[in-house]
Amino acid sequence: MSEIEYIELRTVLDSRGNPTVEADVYVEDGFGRFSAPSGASRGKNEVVPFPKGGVEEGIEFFMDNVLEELVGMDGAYQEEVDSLLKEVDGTPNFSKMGGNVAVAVSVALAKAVADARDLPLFRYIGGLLNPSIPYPFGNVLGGGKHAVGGTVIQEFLSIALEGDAFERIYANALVHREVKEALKKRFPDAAIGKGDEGAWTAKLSDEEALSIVKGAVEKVSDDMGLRMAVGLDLAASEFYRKGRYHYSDRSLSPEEQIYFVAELVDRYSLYSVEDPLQEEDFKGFAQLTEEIGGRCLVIGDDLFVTNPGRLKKGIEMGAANAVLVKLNQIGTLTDTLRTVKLAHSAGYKTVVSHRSGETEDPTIAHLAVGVGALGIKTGAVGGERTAKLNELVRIEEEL
Ligand code: 2PG
Ligand code: MG
Repeated sequence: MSEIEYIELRTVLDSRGNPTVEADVYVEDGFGRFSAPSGASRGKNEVVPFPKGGVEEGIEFFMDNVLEELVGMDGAYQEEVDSLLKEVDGTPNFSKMGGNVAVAVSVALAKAVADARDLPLFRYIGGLLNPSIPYPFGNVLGGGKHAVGGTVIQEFLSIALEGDAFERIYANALVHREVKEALKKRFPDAAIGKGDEGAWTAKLSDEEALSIVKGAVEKVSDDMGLRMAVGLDLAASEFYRKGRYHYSDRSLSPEEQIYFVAELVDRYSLYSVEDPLQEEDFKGFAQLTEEIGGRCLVIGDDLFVTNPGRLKKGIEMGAANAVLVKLNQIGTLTDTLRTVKLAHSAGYKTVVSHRSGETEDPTIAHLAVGVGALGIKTGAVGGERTAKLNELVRIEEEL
């Protein structure tokens, strides 16, 4: 038994400088801490991060209504604790407590119980699963909601598919550096900036950006002798208006968008395309998956929002073949694990992901290894990103 002794919540800053919540959970002989991140291009079906009154209101709700119920419970019954969080909140989307408050407590609890058992979190989560290091997906160039004046497509990602943990994360960091060199050549006199996740941003068309990243990936792949590839997160809901996808120079119908994405996949041998269509277009996702799913990951992020119900619908329709997994989209560890289990049982791949507004917390590295995810999307550089990447190196050492 790992009796819950006390829970403390506080307001801290995320990497964008916005307030977020951190939870400290004390169980008998164990301690766990988790701070929740926040997205900028959030899916409309995600749970809400905080109630209308912000972080403080969420913390107050928890302290007034939940804390007393939790103290004394056996923390090893994660499912029961997580159900209680949902029950006390009482809304379908954590709008009273805030999904970020719920997820901070939920994950900190698992860490505390793992600590009490002297287990690293990935082992506690994974049980008897054979752990392996996921492929890092590193955002190296982008725009969308993560930068001002950048590309329409949100993220251009470098993906290292070989090497030990350090080689993989270093390869992505080198691609990030190569992209900078390419941008310096392309814009000798202009200032070049970075977006929220540390990816470079510049006034480029999407195809120009793609060819720069492709070139950088190929160079580093050759230099290091590692297999690497390029992926995209289009975050297409963000530029979908009135039935069309709006690029800087033209707009595409949903049919044309499918054709355009399929063409990019072939022209650039893309490894993955995330949210290539808007978040309600399950049918379009199914059509695209039918066309390119045999040679490319079609990842649903805003489409599924880590929600087992939405994923079930997707599986039934053949929409996508992979799921982006974000704890705070659904609010509890239990529901996150449900989604992953459902995905794997249907043959869908999973990629555990950071948010654009992150904290220094390394925990998603443990989640990715623990559940046997194919990938982990964390950015390529920047302290709140390398916190997760460097944790992969430590986990590999443990293995
Ligand atoms: C995404 C994420 C993370 P945000 O769309 O995949 O890269 O962005 O956290 O802003 O939703
Ligand atoms: Mg996304």
